[in-house]
Amino acid sequence: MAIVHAHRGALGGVAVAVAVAIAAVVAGSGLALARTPAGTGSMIGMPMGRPVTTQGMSGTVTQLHQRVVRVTIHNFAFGPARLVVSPGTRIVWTNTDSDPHTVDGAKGLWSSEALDTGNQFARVFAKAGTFSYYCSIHPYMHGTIVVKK
Ligand SMILES: [Cu+2]
Repeated sequence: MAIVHAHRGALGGVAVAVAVAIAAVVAGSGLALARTPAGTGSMIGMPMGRPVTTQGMSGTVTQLHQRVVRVTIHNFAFGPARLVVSPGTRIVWTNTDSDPHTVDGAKGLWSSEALDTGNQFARVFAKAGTFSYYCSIHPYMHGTIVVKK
């Protein structure tokens, strides 16, 4: 099943924080490109007790030994854009934009249907390797899943 309904994950909270930060920077300049933070949900869905989570300077997020790791699609970008996980991790992408997006693996490795607002796509990454993906509707949207043994 490609699309399931579930609550927003932890990365939704990160996206909100980023949106708030951007809004603060551009406030008063008339360049309020970020969507209103209030419209992106709250921190209620924040899961607790994730054993290994680090965020590097480059924006790479490492989440080893997790069953499920979430990627949020927000403001026409995958967040985190580069994610390092262990083999067997289920990655769940959630579209929080009002525009539809897809999650398609490079070289046709996999593809999703168009995800409407709040819809999800999930894939288990069983093997080690570097898997880049993109949105077929907006091909400039790129992400990478690194599966590390
Ligand atoms: Cu898109």
